[in-house]
Amino acid sequence: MKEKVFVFAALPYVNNSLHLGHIAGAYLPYDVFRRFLKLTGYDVIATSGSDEHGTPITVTSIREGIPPEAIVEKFHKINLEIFNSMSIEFDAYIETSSKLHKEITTKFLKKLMEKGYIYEAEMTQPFCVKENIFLADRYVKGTCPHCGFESATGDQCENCGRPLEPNELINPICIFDQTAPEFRKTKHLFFKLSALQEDLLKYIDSKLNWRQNVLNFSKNFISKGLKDRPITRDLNWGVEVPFPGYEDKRIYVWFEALIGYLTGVSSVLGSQEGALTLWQDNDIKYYHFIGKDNIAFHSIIWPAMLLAHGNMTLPYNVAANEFLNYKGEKFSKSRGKGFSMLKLLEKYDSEFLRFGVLYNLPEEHDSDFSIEEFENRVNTELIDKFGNFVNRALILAFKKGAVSSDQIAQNELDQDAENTIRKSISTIISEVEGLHIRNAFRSWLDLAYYGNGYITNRKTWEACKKDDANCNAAIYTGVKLVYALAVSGQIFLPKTTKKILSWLGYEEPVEIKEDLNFPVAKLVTKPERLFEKIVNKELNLQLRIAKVEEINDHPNAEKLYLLDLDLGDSKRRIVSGIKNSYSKESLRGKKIVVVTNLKSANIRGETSNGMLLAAEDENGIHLVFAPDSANTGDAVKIGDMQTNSTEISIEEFRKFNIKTAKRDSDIVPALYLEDRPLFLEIQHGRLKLDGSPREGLSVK
Ligand code: B3M
Ligand code: ZN
Repeated sequence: MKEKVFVFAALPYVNNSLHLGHIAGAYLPYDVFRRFLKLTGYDVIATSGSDEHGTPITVTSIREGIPPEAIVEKFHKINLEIFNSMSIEFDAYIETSSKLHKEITTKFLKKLMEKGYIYEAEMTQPFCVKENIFLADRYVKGTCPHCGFESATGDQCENCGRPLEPNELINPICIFDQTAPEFRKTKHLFFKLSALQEDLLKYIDSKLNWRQNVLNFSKNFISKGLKDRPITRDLNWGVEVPFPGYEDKRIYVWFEALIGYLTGVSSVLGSQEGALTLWQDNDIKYYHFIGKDNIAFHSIIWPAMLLAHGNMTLPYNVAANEFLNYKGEKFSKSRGKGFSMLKLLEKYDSEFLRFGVLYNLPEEHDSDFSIEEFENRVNTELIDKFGNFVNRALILAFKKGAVSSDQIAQNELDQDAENTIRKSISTIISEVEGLHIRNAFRSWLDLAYYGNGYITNRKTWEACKKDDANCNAAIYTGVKLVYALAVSGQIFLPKTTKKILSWLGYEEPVEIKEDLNFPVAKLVTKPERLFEKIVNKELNLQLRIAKVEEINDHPNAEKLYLLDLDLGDSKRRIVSGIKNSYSKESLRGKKIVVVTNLKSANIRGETSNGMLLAAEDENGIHLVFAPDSANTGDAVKIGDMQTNSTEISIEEFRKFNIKTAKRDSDIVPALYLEDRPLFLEIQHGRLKLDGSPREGLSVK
């Protein structure tokens, strides 16, 4: 029987869509760990879901004048799309407004009531006279009584992470009209957290393997003394309270959202009893992946709820990540900072985003994220090192055909590679098991760097010119390194490794273990390039189609023309040195390409507003012509780049690497970025060069 494990990721509030901080804080480490358990032979149930109740949702609803149901539905769907794009998968992704969740929550609460852990009491709560409502949770703002942070909300202090009650805030104000509330009496149900102080302390003290940040926070929290907490609210958006007299109140969002984990497992199994039975099994291990602002709820409140329920196994580990900072500020959707995943996914390959986040995973400390560093790292490490190594190793192997492990004559470099593979995989396994996912990822990356070095040092090309057994060894070992990276990398970059494994003839999933069984290096399909480099998508270069209307000789210069051009929406004159190559007649009425964002220049007493694109060889100058059918004034597209029209100098223009390139049988202009040619084209039709120059394009 396979060992059963639950893996949970916190349920994000659906008052907005996910940002990169969420992915780094909980969901990517969750997904890596989930994949790891599956690929090392565990029977995994992995869930999360949308946290759809409470003031996080109603605040947005009130502010935007949209019903809470509509907000919840919209962001639930968007988040699922984001997870899907990011290859972050769940066995169930529940909604807390679902019937199933309400049913399970109701039973849970009744059980706690039966066991004497719930009681009714009167309390004072802030009440806004102007709005005529009690100010529950996020409806009220004020100073944190624990750390003095001035923008704490009534549910939690964002600065010190401590859960709060609205009546604990110092100088509270209503968030809707900024007035100071009155305090009115209201009755609520309370959870007897204080009765569980000793048991919780024992539980936390037994958790020697937990991360230090979680242990410190939890111990500190308990040591200040646990107080009973109200678990109902004066709100109308949430799970109904199953007791008379509470018709216009709802269950506190955190209390029921935590029960969402039980709903998740029930939903996977299709049975509430089944979920409870598993939960009651002392051997069940389960893990919570959360952001650090959720620690108290998962390491204290949730275990307390489970203890009160009775017969329930407590969380095995609570893996809370620190924050991902952007120029030192926390990623937070509520404060509108950070990067929206929707935006990032529009621009970047999801595997690049997984790579970038894993590289900087904020496990022990907060970590910084910058787009420049991210793009640079993807290009120079993931693509230049890993991608390049995979490509080199596999192309050689593809040419060679099958090489089996018994036809090879390994030298010490091959032997070292074998040892490195074994050591790396063993490190990756133990680091992930210890929930050090960032270290595991770095070890994986080190193996890629190693492979890159191996291929260079092993001189496989040369080996293959002479000695077949030696060539076989080099090829076999190179491919085995790729295979090791692909197998262990399934947890980090699932789409990429799936491709590589399929070239090698393996269907995923391939089990991850130290001893890789790899009898034959054989490529079933020709390997392709794995990645396209990230290129900066905006160019400061504007090219347009101009129609030559009139041509005159420059009054003061023998070799220059004055060209009067029509750009559709405007006219302009440029001074150009093409007189020796083109007659006036041959140009009149023709459509050519002009750089329209060049600074104007005075050329021998005449003002030139722009220049035209041309190339030069021993036969003279060659212009870039557009077909007659092109629209005068149309922009010339440069690959998939966005262009902008900020003025540039001639020196800046020269920095662009525009050359002629062969495309099909035509000679056409192209802008080179890195090694990638971006062809210059107009809406309908291709630009053509008049002639066959060897050299690059320039402006004339
Ligand atoms: N909804 C926290 C958040 O979205 C909260 C987690 C609930 S886990 C049960 O930031
Ligand atoms: Zn605080």
